[in-house]
Amino acid sequence: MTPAFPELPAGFRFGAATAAYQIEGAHDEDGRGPSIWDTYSRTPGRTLDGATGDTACDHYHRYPEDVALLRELGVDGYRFSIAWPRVVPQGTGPVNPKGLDFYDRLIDELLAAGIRPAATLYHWDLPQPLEDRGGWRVRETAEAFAEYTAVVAERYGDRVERWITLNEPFCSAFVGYAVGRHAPGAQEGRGALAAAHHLLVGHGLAVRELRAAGAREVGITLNLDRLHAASDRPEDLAALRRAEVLHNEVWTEPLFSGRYPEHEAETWAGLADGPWREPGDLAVIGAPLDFLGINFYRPITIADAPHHTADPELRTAVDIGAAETDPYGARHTTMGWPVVPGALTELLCDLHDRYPRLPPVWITENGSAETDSVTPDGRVHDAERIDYLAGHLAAVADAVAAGVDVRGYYVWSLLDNFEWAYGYDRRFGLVRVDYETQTRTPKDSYHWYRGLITAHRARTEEPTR
Ligand code: IFM
Repeated sequence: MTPAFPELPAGFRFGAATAAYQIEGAHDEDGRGPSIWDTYSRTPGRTLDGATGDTACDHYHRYPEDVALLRELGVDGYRFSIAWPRVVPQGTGPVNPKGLDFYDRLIDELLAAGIRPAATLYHWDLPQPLEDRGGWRVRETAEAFAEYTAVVAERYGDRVERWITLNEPFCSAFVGYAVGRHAPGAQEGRGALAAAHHLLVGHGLAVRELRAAGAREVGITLNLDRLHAASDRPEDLAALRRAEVLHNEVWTEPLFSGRYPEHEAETWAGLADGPWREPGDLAVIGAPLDFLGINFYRPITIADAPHHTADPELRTAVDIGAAETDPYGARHTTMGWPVVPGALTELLCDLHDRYPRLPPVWITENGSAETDSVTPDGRVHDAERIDYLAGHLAAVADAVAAGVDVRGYYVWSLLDNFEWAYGYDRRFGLVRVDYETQTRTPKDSYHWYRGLITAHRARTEEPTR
């Protein structure tokens, strides 16, 4: 049975999200420079089946069709990311006019379709020349990020409604520099901590540029996690504490409390206080924001694993993901993630209680990868995805009812796309993409989401006389 539409308040906004490297393709067209994901995905063994984003969904050429799908879906907003290497191919220095022109065309197409653009400035595609000079381990990258931000803020500031500086800096820093499962594929405890700090500084400097350019709404997107200990054994509780610092507080404390997290020392054996921190950084990082974007998919259970303790730096790395067990008894998506919508309500309520300075929240990503297939009637009957979305939207409604100021929700994702290390194997889209032909097929979840948006408007908008 199709789940009922969750009821969100009047003015609540619905959207869909994507990211540049995952959909654009055209990796070497019109002056785009290489990114760390081009390098990483071409390195044997890094991605499933050696997949790369070279072509992806060919959105660079097919964006009018994709915007038409968004218009038909009826969304208020679209969250996309700007590829830094398309705009500033070397990461710093000369700007590529053809790269800038592409996002001009995209933004104008969105506005003509009545869709409000939300632009993410960094969704993991660091220009390779910057990585060659140290990447996020060094402060120069944060400064280069501010320089690139100034260029795009000046160019699109009149039309972009919402700016997101960074997407999931936890993944950029820890999955990229400590675990090595994302580009640039490093495994360095110290490098990851420096990266986390420079990402935050880069965010703060970018906020400054956006404000100077008169940007409308400015925020950041974090993948905050609802974490539980696997048991009440002291070892598991200590592992949970480490994970809470690493997943959440590294970001939320400097952003919303103006300080570094407590208990860092026990997490990183003193490394957190590294030479990368400079006086004045906290003030830069903690500049007020108009919103916090949250990407949420599943809760995580943390257990201690004895081998984590071998190296205090790498213990940080190994704690991520490796120590998960699943006590929820929930259905799992094809990512292996348990479906527990109530964890989103808990996360939102906890943040609201904890941070008096918390700005309004947007759910900037939420969705599920499922084993979709096209049936003989030419449709994709993705009932599991509909269930997932209905459950999580109801969880957002519960948080709103409990007093959390959540303004909107973007489904991840509009299209099936390049799912990083999983290549094209995992499908998150409301629209199926046949990668051979680039045919787009709206799934049942697309039609369900459209129905939800229509019903929401009918229920909350004043009738016109
Ligand atoms: O595809 C990713 C996205 O790029 C960032 N957030 C999580 C999604 C699903 O794994």
